[in-house]
Amino acid sequence: MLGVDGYLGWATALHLSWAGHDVVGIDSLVRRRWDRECGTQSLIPIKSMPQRVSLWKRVTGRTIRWQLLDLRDAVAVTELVRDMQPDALIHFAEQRSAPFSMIDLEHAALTQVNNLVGTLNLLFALRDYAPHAHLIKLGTMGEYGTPNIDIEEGFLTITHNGREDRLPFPMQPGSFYHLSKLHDSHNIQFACRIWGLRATDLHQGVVYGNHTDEVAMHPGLATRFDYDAIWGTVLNRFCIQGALGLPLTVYGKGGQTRGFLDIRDTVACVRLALEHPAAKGEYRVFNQFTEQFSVKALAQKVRDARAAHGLKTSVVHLPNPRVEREEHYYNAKHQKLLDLGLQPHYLGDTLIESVIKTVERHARRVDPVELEQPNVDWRRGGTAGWHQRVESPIRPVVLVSPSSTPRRSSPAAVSTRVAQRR
Ligand code: NAD
Ligand code: USQ
Repeated sequence: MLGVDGYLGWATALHLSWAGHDVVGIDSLVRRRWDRECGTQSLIPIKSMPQRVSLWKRVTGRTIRWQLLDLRDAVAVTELVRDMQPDALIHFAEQRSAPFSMIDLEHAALTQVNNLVGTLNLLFALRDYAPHAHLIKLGTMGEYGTPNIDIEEGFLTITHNGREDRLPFPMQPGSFYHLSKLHDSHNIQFACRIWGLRATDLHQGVVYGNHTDEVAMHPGLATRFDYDAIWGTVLNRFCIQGALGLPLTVYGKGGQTRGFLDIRDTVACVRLALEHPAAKGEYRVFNQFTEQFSVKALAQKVRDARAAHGLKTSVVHLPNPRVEREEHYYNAKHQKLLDLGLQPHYLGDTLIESVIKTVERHARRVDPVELEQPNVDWRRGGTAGWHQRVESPIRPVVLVSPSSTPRRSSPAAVSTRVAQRR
């Protein structure tokens, strides 16, 4: 389990361990460092990894072996795969915030280097030491974008000039983060084709909620829960805003439609993929979400859940900090996990209310500024709210050639400077 310290990785590790799988949990803890950099924190306090795994052992008698490891470290990844000989690698360990990836060049490069290099290291280690292991990779529905046609599960049959083929679905991601997931998908698909690896790419929608059966066994087993403008996802943010009586921040017109799922379904889907592995040489895509909603429909649901208790909630339409379609067609297929037996938890008032109760318990930890205004703009990058940057910006180096034609510095030079500043 790679990315075990994160929101979804921790909940999934507990679920699989409770189901009887032997789980090794890997993480570099970089997300805790990014929180310090961004001035953000999980709404629910989370324990350190050693504390978490020892509490799990105490509560259930089961062992999750914890190992600190950065996936960018090729030698460490190779040794891990060689020595562990895993049946499966479940890969959550990436930089996963779209706004974080849009702050500036440094954050875009960091996102893509972290995500692509980590995944490449895994692919080469699998080729050399565990070619039969099943790679289960968390991708995202955002790889598809919002095309004006139905979204299929990874592939589309196309007829062109009288010939037909089944080809990767045309993709239009909406941030440098979402692009990193698409680049990963291409690399994984290629590795399956040329080396005969087996992989499942879970194109997951936006996750909400913080409760699974295993996390609920003890308060100290809580998984992280983000609400700020960098890491908080939309429904989690709306629930927290609603609980605190703050306006729900719909970006733009609010017709943006996405696939959503309850965190209980995330852990169930990963288990289904694990227990029904891809065939040798197969690269398969499952669209992992259970329902689709527009952002304004979600705001209305939270407003209705509050109104049932006589509480009034306002909705504000902020200028959209993102460049995205605000009114569009959206119909994404999500049949394959249902065919494997997924029993979805659909979004209902009880979920919204249970999240709101959790928020009320931890309300003192909330920084309301994080709930009011987004602080990253897709056109301009990190804006006024992005107050943590102290380093001077990267300046382009202009080289003058003998013919006096100004040239841009090479991408290699830029990436060297980015690496040096880290
Ligand atoms: P998270 O930030 O809470 O957790 C990610 C974990 O990965 C962190 O603990 C981090 O320290 C670790 N990590 C990152 N880079 C690493 C590296 N190089 N080496 C080792 N560890 C590293 O994120 P999450 O919400 O749990 O998301 C997990 C995965 O699911 C991501 O790949 C994300 O793209 C995908 N996903 C998330 C959502 C969602 O709504 N949260 C939706 C769709 C897909
Ligand atoms: N939005 C609002 N108001 C807010 C926050 C968001 O209207 O306060 C809107 C955004 O403009 C966007 C939509 O809600 O249209 C979704 O935004 P989000 O921040 O909830 O989700 P996103 O940036 O797409 O990223 C999240 C996870 C990411 C995962 C992705 C799944 O952070 O890791 O890959 O959801 S998906 O969206 O299907 O690509």
